[in-house]
Amino acid sequence: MGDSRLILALDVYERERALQIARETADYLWAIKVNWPLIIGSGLGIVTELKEETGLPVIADLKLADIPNTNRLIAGRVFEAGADYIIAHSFVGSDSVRAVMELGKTIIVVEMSHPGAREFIQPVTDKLIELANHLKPFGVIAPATRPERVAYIRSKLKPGIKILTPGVGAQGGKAGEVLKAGADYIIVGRSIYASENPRESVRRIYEELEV
Ligand code: FNU
Repeated sequence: MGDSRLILALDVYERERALQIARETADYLWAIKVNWPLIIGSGLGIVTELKEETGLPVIADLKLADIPNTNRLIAGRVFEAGADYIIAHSFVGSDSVRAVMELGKTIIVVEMSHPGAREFIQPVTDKLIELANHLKPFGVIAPATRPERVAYIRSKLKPGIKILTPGVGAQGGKAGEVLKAGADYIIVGRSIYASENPRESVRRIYEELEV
């Protein structure tokens, strides 16, 4: 749906299963996010196939964290395969992020959703937000598991830079709370793809976001 703020994290290995879940849930999604499990299991061609099957944007969550040249070599092929956005780590520095941004729309990580993110990433989140404000990527990743951090990141981030938040459902985050805190998009994986009825699960979360 054009007005959806929901992104499916399609972390399955199998091509057929991925396409099936994508078809069943597409009506309620803004985009589909592809991560290493699906690329390792089904090959990069799955990006092209998902786009053809659903017509939705595809986000390649590779969390690129390499030197500029290697980031460029990887991002080039992934954008060529049809990815609309690539997620890159920003702690590696502005030159590495720029290498990806020069090739296509980029989303950078400023804080992760898991408990370990408090150890090394959260202490530098302010600097990563500054980097985002300077480079102006399409968006940033912030933790749905900590709505207060999403609100903080929103307060520091230039308007226009989107906030995408993984961690809803299986990791404990609540979609409604995170939207209220200032998230633009909610990323949900296991609560949809590992449920008995992915279409019903995605519909329920979609409706929660609409109210
Ligand atoms: P689910 N993801 C995440 N936290 O969970 N890209 C981050 O900080 C981050 C991510 C991804 O828990 C994770 O790899 F930067 O099953 C997975 O693909 O709902 C998805 O978001 C969350 O999946």
